[in-house]
Amino acid sequence: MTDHQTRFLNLALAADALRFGQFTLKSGRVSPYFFNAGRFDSGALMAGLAACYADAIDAAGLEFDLLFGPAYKGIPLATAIACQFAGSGRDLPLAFNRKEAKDHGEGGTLIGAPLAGKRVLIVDDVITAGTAIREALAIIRAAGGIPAGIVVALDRQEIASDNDSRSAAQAVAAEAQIPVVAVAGLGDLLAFADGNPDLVSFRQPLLDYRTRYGCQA
Ligand code: OMP
Repeated sequence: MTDHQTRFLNLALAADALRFGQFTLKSGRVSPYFFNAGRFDSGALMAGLAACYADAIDAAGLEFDLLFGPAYKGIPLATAIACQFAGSGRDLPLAFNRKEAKDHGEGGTLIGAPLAGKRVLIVDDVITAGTAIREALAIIRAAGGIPAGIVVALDRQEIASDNDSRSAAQAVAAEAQIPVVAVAGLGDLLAFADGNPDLVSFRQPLLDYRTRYGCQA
């Protein structure tokens, strides 16, 4: 595992953003773990998380002009990552959407830098079945942006349906012809749990869940 992956998983545990138990997902699946990015709820936690994202983006060599954070969880994430890059001398345009259109003032659903003609990196928290990411891709295309990549903190590495052995991230990457990068995936979490006495008891439920919903690749 890379340094930023270990930093991320330690930070997620310390922030209580990564929890073990029984959780019903958006997809209806019942999962033995859940990642709640909303628990990165202080400046220091958010800055630490943004640094992990920035390292993952750099390590993957992603090329893009603009950061886009889909509402709601993507908004603080993309903002914190933009601040992180600015701190190392790279000032990137930043945009996000609101969920409900505004019919007064400036109107519309997009806020921030214009997307038209820009290579856009989408920043989100988690990918499970890929629904949230597909919605973000549609928003960017409708605004004339060019999707250039997707970065999430956690790729749960799950199949989107029983008819497709690829993970949702792999399916989205193939469909949109862009890289999907994660700071860490379920495989990394399993490796991390293996070396951590506090997490060892959660390994078997994670393995069972991966057998049922994990991708084959
Ligand atoms: P998909 O749209 O199925 O890819 O699920 C991603 C979304 O599910 C995230 O943006 C979250 O709203 C939510 N989620 C989590 O936040 N953490 C998890 O560990 C799992 C989910 C989920 O419901 O699948």
